[in-house]
Amino acid sequence: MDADTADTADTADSADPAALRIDVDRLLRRLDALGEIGQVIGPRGERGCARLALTDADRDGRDLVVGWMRDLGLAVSIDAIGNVVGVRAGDDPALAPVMVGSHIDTVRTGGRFDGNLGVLGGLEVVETLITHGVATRRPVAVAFFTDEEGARFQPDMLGSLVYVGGLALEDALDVRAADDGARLGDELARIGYAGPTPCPTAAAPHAYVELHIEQGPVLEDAGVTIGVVTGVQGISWTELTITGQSAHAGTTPMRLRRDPGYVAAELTAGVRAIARQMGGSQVATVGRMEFTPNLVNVVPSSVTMTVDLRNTDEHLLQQAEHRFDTSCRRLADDEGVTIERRTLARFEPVEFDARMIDLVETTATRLGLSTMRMPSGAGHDAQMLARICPTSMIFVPSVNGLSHNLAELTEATDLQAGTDVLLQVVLQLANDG
Ligand code: HGY
Ligand code: MN
Ligand code: MN
Repeated sequence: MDADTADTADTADSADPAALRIDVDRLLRRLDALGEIGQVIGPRGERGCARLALTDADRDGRDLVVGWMRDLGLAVSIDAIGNVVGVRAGDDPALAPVMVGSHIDTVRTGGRFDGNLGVLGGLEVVETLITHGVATRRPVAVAFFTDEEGARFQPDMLGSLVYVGGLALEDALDVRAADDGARLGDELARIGYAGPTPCPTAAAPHAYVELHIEQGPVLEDAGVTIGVVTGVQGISWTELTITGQSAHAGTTPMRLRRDPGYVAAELTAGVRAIARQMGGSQVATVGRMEFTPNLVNVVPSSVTMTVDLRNTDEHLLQQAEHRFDTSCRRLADDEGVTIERRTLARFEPVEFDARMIDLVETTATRLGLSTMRMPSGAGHDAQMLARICPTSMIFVPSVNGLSHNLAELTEATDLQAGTDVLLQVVLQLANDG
Protein backbone atom coordinates (compact mmCIF):
# COMPACT_ATOMS: atom_id res chain seq x y z
CA MET A 1 0.00 0.00 0.00
CA ASP A 2 1.02 3.59 -0.58
CA ALA A 3 2.93 4.99 2.45
CA ASP A 4 0.08 7.38 3.36
CA THR A 5 -2.45 4.57 3.20
CA ALA A 6 -0.67 2.42 5.75
CA ASP A 7 -1.26 4.85 8.62
CA THR A 8 -4.88 5.50 7.62
CA ALA A 9 -5.80 1.85 6.99
CA ASP A 10 -6.53 1.25 10.69
CA THR A 11 -8.77 4.32 10.75
CA ALA A 12 -10.97 2.69 8.14
CA ASP A 13 -14.50 3.91 8.58
CA SER A 14 -17.69 3.17 6.67
CA ALA A 15 -18.17 6.80 5.62
CA ASP A 16 -21.25 7.57 3.59
CA PRO A 17 -20.05 6.16 0.26
CA ALA A 18 -21.73 8.99 -1.64
CA ALA A 19 -19.54 11.43 0.28
CA LEU A 20 -16.30 9.61 -0.46
CA ARG A 21 -13.64 11.48 -2.41
CA ILE A 22 -10.34 10.27 -3.80
CA ASP A 23 -6.91 11.44 -2.64
CA VAL A 24 -5.59 13.41 -5.60
CA ASP A 25 -2.10 13.84 -4.07
CA ARG A 26 -1.76 10.05 -3.88
CA LEU A 27 -2.95 9.81 -7.49
CA LEU A 28 -0.45 12.47 -8.58
CA ARG A 29 2.38 10.62 -6.83
CA ARG A 30 1.58 7.50 -8.82
CA LEU A 31 1.20 9.43 -12.08
CA ASP A 32 4.58 11.05 -11.49
CA ALA A 33 6.25 7.75 -10.55
CA LEU A 34 4.90 6.01 -13.65
CA GLY A 35 5.70 9.07 -15.74
CA GLU A 36 9.37 8.82 -14.78
CA ILE A 37 9.60 5.47 -16.56
CA GLY A 38 10.51 6.29 -20.15
CA GLN A 39 10.46 9.97 -19.25
CA VAL A 40 11.33 12.43 -22.05
CA ILE A 41 12.14 16.04 -21.12
CA GLY A 42 11.12 18.52 -23.82
CA PRO A 43 13.00 21.64 -24.96
CA ARG A 44 10.90 23.79 -22.61
CA GLY A 45 11.15 21.37 -19.71
CA GLU A 46 7.95 19.50 -20.58
CA ARG A 47 7.88 16.08 -18.88
CA GLY A 48 6.62 13.51 -21.39
CA CYS A 49 6.80 9.77 -21.83
CA ALA A 50 8.08 7.26 -24.35
CA ARG A 51 6.88 3.76 -23.40
CA LEU A 52 6.11 2.13 -26.74
CA ALA A 53 4.27 -1.16 -26.38
CA LEU A 54 6.36 -4.19 -25.34
CA THR A 55 9.61 -2.25 -25.02
CA ASP A 56 11.77 -2.43 -21.89
CA ALA A 57 10.17 0.83 -20.72
CA ASP A 58 6.71 -0.72 -21.13
CA ARG A 59 7.88 -3.71 -19.11
CA ASP A 60 9.16 -1.46 -16.33
CA GLY A 61 5.90 0.49 -16.29
CA ARG A 62 3.93 -2.75 -16.16
CA ASP A 63 6.05 -4.06 -13.29
CA LEU A 64 5.45 -0.86 -11.30
CA VAL A 65 1.67 -0.94 -11.76
CA VAL A 66 1.42 -4.69 -11.06
CA GLY A 67 3.42 -4.04 -7.87
CA TRP A 68 0.89 -1.41 -6.80
CA MET A 69 -1.96 -3.80 -7.60
CA ARG A 70 -0.39 -6.49 -5.42
CA ASP A 71 0.34 -3.98 -2.63
CA LEU A 72 -3.39 -3.24 -2.60
CA GLY A 73 -4.13 -6.94 -2.27
CA LEU A 74 -5.71 -7.27 -5.71
CA ALA A 75 -5.80 -10.67 -7.39
CA VAL A 76 -3.69 -10.05 -10.51
CA SER A 77 -4.10 -12.00 -13.75
CA ILE A 78 -2.10 -11.63 -16.96
CA ASP A 79 -3.59 -13.00 -20.18
CA ALA A 80 -1.96 -14.42 -23.29
CA ILE A 81 -1.77 -11.03 -25.04
CA GLY A 82 -0.39 -9.33 -21.94
CA ASN A 83 -3.56 -7.64 -20.70
CA VAL A 84 -3.36 -7.24 -16.89
CA VAL A 85 -6.40 -7.27 -14.59
CA GLY A 86 -6.29 -6.69 -10.81
CA VAL A 87 -9.46 -7.58 -8.93
CA ARG A 88 -10.66 -6.46 -5.50
CA ALA A 89 -13.11 -9.04 -4.16
CA GLY A 90 -16.75 -8.09 -3.68
CA ASP A 91 -19.18 -9.50 -1.13
CA ASP A 92 -20.59 -11.78 -3.81
CA PRO A 93 -17.77 -13.39 -5.81
CA ALA A 94 -20.27 -15.00 -8.16
CA LEU A 95 -21.17 -11.60 -9.61
CA ALA A 96 -19.32 -10.24 -12.64
CA PRO A 97 -16.95 -7.39 -11.74
CA VAL A 98 -17.25 -3.73 -12.55
CA MET A 99 -14.15 -2.99 -14.59
CA VAL A 100 -12.25 0.28 -14.88
CA GLY A 101 -8.99 0.81 -16.74
CA SER A 102 -7.21 1.95 -19.86
CA HIS A 103 -3.62 1.55 -21.09
CA ILE A 104 -0.10 2.44 -19.93
CA ASP A 105 1.74 2.20 -23.23
CA THR A 106 2.41 5.57 -24.89
CA VAL A 107 3.36 7.00 -28.26
CA ARG A 108 7.00 8.04 -28.73
CA THR A 109 6.24 11.65 -27.80
CA GLY A 110 3.54 10.87 -25.27
CA GLY A 111 2.42 12.47 -22.05
CA ARG A 112 2.00 11.31 -18.44
CA PHE A 113 -1.80 11.18 -18.51
CA ASP A 114 -2.99 9.49 -21.74
CA GLY A 115 -4.14 6.04 -20.60
CA ASN A 116 -2.22 6.23 -17.33
CA LEU A 117 -4.99 8.28 -15.72
CA GLY A 118 -7.58 5.61 -16.40
CA VAL A 119 -5.45 2.87 -14.85
CA LEU A 120 -4.06 4.80 -11.89
CA GLY A 121 -7.40 6.53 -11.33
CA GLY A 122 -8.86 3.03 -11.06
CA LEU A 123 -6.23 2.06 -8.48
CA GLU A 124 -7.01 5.27 -6.59
CA VAL A 125 -10.71 4.37 -6.55
CA VAL A 126 -9.90 0.93 -5.11
CA GLU A 127 -7.49 2.34 -2.53
CA THR A 128 -10.13 4.87 -1.45
CA LEU A 129 -12.63 2.05 -0.92
CA ILE A 130 -10.07 0.03 1.02
CA THR A 131 -8.93 2.86 3.28
CA HIS A 132 -12.51 3.78 4.12
CA GLY A 133 -13.55 0.18 4.65
CA VAL A 134 -16.24 0.37 1.99
CA ALA A 135 -17.21 -3.02 0.61
CA THR A 136 -19.04 -3.56 -2.67
CA ARG A 137 -21.42 -6.33 -3.75
CA ARG A 138 -19.57 -6.89 -7.00
CA PRO A 139 -15.82 -7.31 -7.41
CA VAL A 140 -14.05 -4.23 -8.80
CA ALA A 141 -11.44 -4.86 -11.50
CA VAL A 142 -8.68 -2.49 -12.64
CA ALA A 143 -7.24 -3.32 -16.06
CA PHE A 144 -4.57 -2.15 -18.44
CA PHE A 145 -4.65 -3.44 -21.99
CA THR A 146 -1.71 -4.19 -24.24
CA ASP A 147 -0.71 -1.86 -27.07
CA GLU A 148 -3.62 0.56 -27.04
CA GLU A 149 -1.63 3.13 -29.00
CA GLY A 150 -0.88 0.96 -32.03
CA ALA A 151 2.19 3.15 -32.60
CA ARG A 152 4.59 0.18 -32.80
CA PHE A 153 2.22 -2.72 -33.46
CA GLN A 154 -0.96 -2.07 -35.41
CA PRO A 155 -3.88 -1.96 -35.06
CA ASP A 156 -4.39 0.26 -32.07
CA MET A 157 -6.45 -1.06 -29.15
CA LEU A 158 -4.87 -4.42 -30.05
CA GLY A 159 -4.93 -5.94 -26.54
CA SER A 160 -8.53 -5.02 -25.78
CA LEU A 161 -9.55 -6.16 -29.28
CA VAL A 162 -8.13 -9.61 -28.53
CA TYR A 163 -9.70 -9.47 -25.04
CA VAL A 164 -13.19 -9.12 -26.52
CA GLY A 165 -12.62 -11.65 -29.31
CA GLY A 166 -12.29 -9.15 -32.16
CA LEU A 167 -8.84 -10.38 -33.23
CA ALA A 168 -7.56 -13.94 -32.96
CA LEU A 169 -4.75 -14.31 -30.43
CA GLU A 170 -2.46 -16.11 -32.90
CA ASP A 171 -2.92 -13.37 -35.50
CA ALA A 172 -2.12 -10.72 -32.88
CA LEU A 173 1.00 -12.55 -31.74
CA ASP A 174 2.25 -12.61 -35.36
CA VAL A 175 1.92 -8.83 -35.89
CA ARG A 176 5.26 -7.25 -36.89
CA ALA A 177 6.47 -3.96 -35.41
CA ALA A 178 6.45 -0.98 -37.77
CA ASP A 179 9.84 0.16 -36.50
CA ASP A 180 12.08 -2.88 -36.28
CA GLY A 181 9.93 -5.74 -37.59
CA ALA A 182 9.97 -7.55 -34.26
CA ARG A 183 7.20 -10.12 -33.79
CA LEU A 184 4.66 -9.09 -31.16
CA GLY A 185 4.56 -12.53 -29.52
CA ASP A 186 8.35 -12.61 -29.20
CA GLU A 187 8.45 -9.15 -27.63
CA LEU A 188 5.64 -10.09 -25.24
CA ALA A 189 7.59 -13.17 -24.09
CA ARG A 190 10.84 -11.17 -23.90
CA ILE A 191 9.36 -8.69 -21.42
CA GLY A 192 7.76 -11.48 -19.41
CA TYR A 193 4.10 -10.66 -20.02
CA ALA A 194 2.88 -13.60 -22.09
CA GLY A 195 0.43 -14.56 -19.39
CA PRO A 196 -1.39 -17.83 -18.62
CA THR A 197 -4.93 -16.47 -18.63
CA PRO A 198 -6.71 -17.39 -21.88
CA CYS A 199 -8.08 -14.68 -24.16
CA PRO A 200 -10.58 -13.70 -25.35
CA THR A 201 -11.93 -13.31 -21.86
CA ALA A 202 -14.10 -16.15 -20.61
CA ALA A 203 -16.46 -13.77 -18.83
CA ALA A 204 -17.54 -10.25 -19.69
CA PRO A 205 -17.40 -7.58 -17.00
CA HIS A 206 -20.71 -6.35 -15.61
CA ALA A 207 -19.80 -2.91 -16.96
CA TYR A 208 -16.70 -0.98 -18.04
CA VAL A 209 -15.91 2.67 -17.30
CA GLU A 210 -12.81 4.41 -18.63
CA LEU A 211 -11.53 7.69 -17.24
CA HIS A 212 -9.38 9.46 -19.85
CA ILE A 213 -8.05 12.89 -20.74
CA GLU A 214 -9.97 14.43 -23.63
CA GLN A 215 -6.80 14.94 -25.68
CA GLY A 216 -8.42 17.84 -27.51
CA PRO A 217 -9.55 21.45 -26.84
CA VAL A 218 -13.34 21.05 -26.56
CA LEU A 219 -13.81 20.92 -22.76
CA GLU A 220 -11.22 23.62 -22.10
CA ASP A 221 -12.78 25.91 -24.74
CA ALA A 222 -16.23 25.37 -23.20
CA GLY A 223 -14.97 25.79 -19.62
CA VAL A 224 -16.51 22.40 -18.73
CA THR A 225 -14.96 19.93 -16.28
CA ILE A 226 -16.46 16.55 -17.24
CA GLY A 227 -16.89 15.16 -20.75
CA VAL A 228 -19.75 12.63 -20.85
CA VAL A 229 -18.54 10.52 -23.74
CA THR A 230 -21.28 9.26 -26.06
CA GLY A 231 -19.07 7.11 -28.26
CA VAL A 232 -15.91 6.87 -30.36
CA GLN A 233 -15.51 7.94 -33.97
CA GLY A 234 -14.59 5.51 -36.74
CA ILE A 235 -10.90 4.97 -37.52
CA SER A 236 -9.27 4.04 -40.84
CA TRP A 237 -5.48 3.52 -40.91
CA THR A 238 -3.75 2.61 -44.18
CA GLU A 239 -0.07 2.10 -45.01
CA LEU A 240 0.92 2.92 -48.60
CA THR A 241 4.07 1.73 -50.36
CA ILE A 242 4.57 3.90 -53.45
CA THR A 243 7.12 2.52 -55.88
CA GLY A 244 8.62 4.49 -58.77
CA GLN A 245 11.99 4.70 -60.49
CA SER A 246 15.09 5.76 -58.61
CA ALA A 247 17.15 8.15 -60.75
CA HIS A 248 19.77 10.88 -60.70
CA ALA A 249 18.33 14.15 -59.39
CA GLY A 250 20.38 16.20 -61.86
CA THR A 251 20.33 14.34 -65.11
CA THR A 252 16.76 13.04 -65.27
CA PRO A 253 14.33 15.32 -67.14
CA MET A 254 11.08 15.94 -65.23
CA ARG A 255 8.99 14.40 -68.04
CA LEU A 256 10.85 11.06 -67.65
CA ARG A 257 10.49 10.76 -63.91
CA ARG A 258 8.36 8.28 -61.99
CA ASP A 259 8.75 9.98 -58.63
CA PRO A 260 7.02 8.39 -55.57
CA GLY A 261 8.09 11.34 -53.47
CA TYR A 262 6.00 13.67 -55.61
CA VAL A 263 2.98 11.32 -55.33
CA ALA A 264 3.42 11.11 -51.54
CA ALA A 265 3.44 14.90 -51.32
CA GLU A 266 0.32 15.21 -53.48
CA LEU A 267 -1.48 12.58 -51.39
CA THR A 268 -0.53 14.38 -48.18
CA ALA A 269 -1.98 17.63 -49.48
CA GLY A 270 -4.89 15.64 -50.91
CA VAL A 271 -6.06 14.14 -47.61
CA ARG A 272 -6.10 17.58 -46.03
CA ALA A 273 -8.22 18.83 -48.96
CA ILE A 274 -10.62 15.89 -48.48
CA ALA A 275 -11.04 16.77 -44.79
CA ARG A 276 -11.50 20.45 -45.55
CA GLN A 277 -14.06 19.78 -48.30
CA MET A 278 -16.02 17.28 -46.19
CA GLY A 279 -15.92 19.39 -43.02
CA GLY A 280 -17.87 18.21 -39.97
CA SER A 281 -15.91 15.77 -37.84
CA GLN A 282 -13.76 14.50 -40.76
CA VAL A 283 -10.06 14.48 -39.89
CA ALA A 284 -7.11 13.23 -41.92
CA THR A 285 -3.46 12.80 -40.95
CA VAL A 286 -0.27 11.65 -42.63
CA GLY A 287 1.84 10.82 -39.59
CA ARG A 288 4.62 8.60 -40.94
CA MET A 289 6.58 8.91 -44.20
CA GLU A 290 9.84 7.17 -45.12
CA PHE A 291 11.79 7.79 -48.35
CA THR A 292 14.13 5.22 -49.88
CA PRO A 293 17.04 5.80 -50.30
CA ASN A 294 16.31 9.16 -48.61
CA LEU A 295 19.25 11.01 -50.22
CA VAL A 296 19.44 14.61 -51.40
CA ASN A 297 20.49 13.81 -54.98
CA VAL A 298 18.42 10.69 -55.69
CA VAL A 299 14.85 10.56 -57.01
CA PRO A 300 13.42 8.07 -54.49
CA SER A 301 12.71 4.52 -55.53
CA SER A 302 9.91 4.17 -52.99
CA VAL A 303 8.05 5.95 -50.24
CA THR A 304 6.14 4.34 -47.37
CA MET A 305 3.52 6.49 -45.69
CA THR A 306 0.49 6.16 -43.42
CA VAL A 307 -2.92 7.81 -43.66
CA ASP A 308 -5.25 8.15 -40.66
CA LEU A 309 -8.87 9.04 -41.58
CA ARG A 310 -11.59 9.41 -38.94
CA ASN A 311 -15.25 10.40 -38.82
CA THR A 312 -18.11 9.97 -36.36
CA ASP A 313 -20.29 8.77 -39.27
CA GLU A 314 -19.47 5.45 -40.96
CA HIS A 315 -20.97 6.48 -44.31
CA LEU A 316 -18.93 9.70 -44.38
CA LEU A 317 -15.79 7.81 -43.37
CA GLN A 318 -16.32 5.47 -46.31
CA GLN A 319 -16.80 8.51 -48.51
CA ALA A 320 -13.45 9.92 -47.36
CA GLU A 321 -11.80 6.56 -48.02
CA HIS A 322 -13.33 6.45 -51.51
CA ARG A 323 -12.12 9.96 -52.32
CA PHE A 324 -8.65 9.07 -51.15
CA ASP A 325 -8.65 5.86 -53.17
CA THR A 326 -9.66 7.79 -56.30
CA SER A 327 -6.78 10.24 -55.87
CA CYS A 328 -4.35 7.35 -55.37
CA ARG A 329 -5.41 5.76 -58.66
CA ARG A 330 -5.26 9.04 -60.59
CA LEU A 331 -1.81 9.97 -59.28
CA ALA A 332 -0.41 6.47 -59.82
CA ASP A 333 -1.56 6.55 -63.47
CA ASP A 334 -0.31 10.08 -64.10
CA GLU A 335 3.13 9.50 -62.56
CA GLY A 336 3.62 5.88 -63.58
CA VAL A 337 4.14 4.56 -60.06
CA THR A 338 2.54 1.61 -58.24
CA ILE A 339 0.80 1.98 -54.90
CA GLU A 340 0.43 -1.03 -52.58
CA ARG A 341 -2.00 -0.53 -49.68
CA ARG A 342 -2.11 -2.32 -46.33
CA THR A 343 -4.95 -1.71 -43.87
CA LEU A 344 -3.45 -1.16 -40.42
CA ALA A 345 -6.70 -0.55 -38.56
CA ARG A 346 -10.38 -0.15 -39.46
CA PHE A 347 -12.99 0.35 -36.74
CA GLU A 348 -16.52 1.64 -37.27
CA PRO A 349 -17.87 4.36 -34.99
CA VAL A 350 -19.10 3.08 -31.61
CA GLU A 351 -22.05 4.38 -29.56
CA PHE A 352 -21.85 3.76 -25.79
CA ASP A 353 -24.71 2.35 -23.70
CA ALA A 354 -27.36 5.04 -23.07
CA ARG A 355 -27.83 4.13 -19.41
CA MET A 356 -24.10 4.24 -18.79
CA ILE A 357 -23.90 7.66 -20.44
CA ASP A 358 -26.75 8.86 -18.24
CA LEU A 359 -25.05 7.41 -15.15
CA VAL A 360 -21.85 9.35 -15.80
CA GLU A 361 -23.82 12.53 -16.46
CA THR A 362 -26.09 12.30 -13.39
CA THR A 363 -23.19 11.34 -11.15
CA ALA A 364 -21.04 14.26 -12.26
CA THR A 365 -23.99 16.61 -11.87
CA ARG A 366 -24.65 15.28 -8.35
CA LEU A 367 -21.05 16.13 -7.52
CA GLY A 368 -21.70 19.66 -8.65
CA LEU A 369 -19.50 19.40 -11.75
CA SER A 370 -20.21 20.95 -15.15
CA THR A 371 -20.75 18.40 -17.93
CA MET A 372 -21.13 18.19 -21.67
CA ARG A 373 -21.85 15.21 -23.93
CA MET A 374 -19.33 14.59 -26.67
CA PRO A 375 -17.94 11.88 -28.94
CA SER A 376 -14.33 10.81 -28.60
CA GLY A 377 -11.98 11.85 -31.40
CA ALA A 378 -9.37 9.40 -30.16
CA GLY A 379 -9.63 5.63 -30.09
CA HIS A 380 -9.88 3.93 -26.71
CA ASP A 381 -10.05 0.46 -25.19
CA ALA A 382 -13.61 1.36 -24.21
CA GLN A 383 -14.68 1.09 -27.84
CA MET A 384 -13.68 -2.58 -27.71
CA LEU A 385 -15.16 -3.35 -24.27
CA ALA A 386 -18.44 -1.85 -25.56
CA ARG A 387 -18.72 -5.00 -27.70
CA ILE A 388 -19.17 -7.22 -24.60
CA CYS A 389 -20.61 -5.06 -21.80
CA PRO A 390 -22.30 -1.73 -21.04
CA THR A 391 -19.55 0.87 -21.37
CA SER A 392 -18.96 4.58 -21.01
CA MET A 393 -16.12 7.05 -20.60
CA ILE A 394 -15.38 10.07 -18.45
CA PHE A 395 -13.27 12.84 -20.00
CA VAL A 396 -11.35 15.55 -18.18
CA PRO A 397 -9.86 18.62 -19.92
CA SER A 398 -6.45 18.70 -21.60
CA VAL A 399 -4.56 21.96 -21.14
CA ASN A 400 -4.29 23.69 -24.54
CA GLY A 401 -5.99 20.60 -25.97
CA LEU A 402 -2.60 18.90 -26.31
CA SER A 403 -1.93 15.16 -26.22
CA HIS A 404 0.46 12.81 -28.00
CA ASN A 405 2.73 15.68 -27.08
CA LEU A 406 5.32 16.04 -24.30
CA ALA A 407 3.37 19.07 -23.02
CA GLU A 408 0.26 16.95 -22.28
CA LEU A 409 -1.24 18.21 -18.99
CA THR A 410 -4.42 18.01 -16.94
CA GLU A 411 -4.85 20.17 -13.85
CA ALA A 412 -5.00 18.49 -10.42
CA THR A 413 -8.49 19.88 -9.78
CA ASP A 414 -9.71 18.16 -12.94
CA LEU A 415 -7.92 14.93 -12.04
CA GLN A 416 -9.73 15.07 -8.69
CA ALA A 417 -13.08 15.75 -10.34
CA GLY A 418 -12.81 13.03 -12.96
CA THR A 419 -11.58 10.39 -10.54
CA ASP A 420 -14.30 11.30 -8.02
CA VAL A 421 -16.86 10.74 -10.76
CA LEU A 422 -15.22 7.40 -11.54
CA LEU A 423 -15.39 6.45 -7.83
CA GLN A 424 -19.07 7.28 -7.52
CA VAL A 425 -19.98 5.60 -10.81
CA VAL A 426 -18.13 2.46 -9.71
CA LEU A 427 -19.91 2.49 -6.32
CA GLN A 428 -23.32 2.61 -8.01
CA LEU A 429 -22.48 -0.10 -10.53
CA ALA A 430 -20.75 -2.35 -8.00
CA ASN A 431 -23.82 -2.35 -5.76
CA ASP A 432 -26.52 -2.74 -8.33
CA GLY A 433 -28.23 -6.06 -8.96
O1 HGY B 1 -5.01 6.61 -32.22
C1 HGY B 1 -5.73 6.78 -31.24
O2 HGY B 1 -6.76 7.41 -31.31
C2 HGY B 1 -5.34 6.19 -29.89
O3 HGY B 1 -4.48 7.09 -29.26
N1 HGY B 1 -4.75 4.91 -30.02
MN1 MN C 1 -5.31 6.76 -24.67
MN1 MN D 1 -3.01 7.86 -27.12
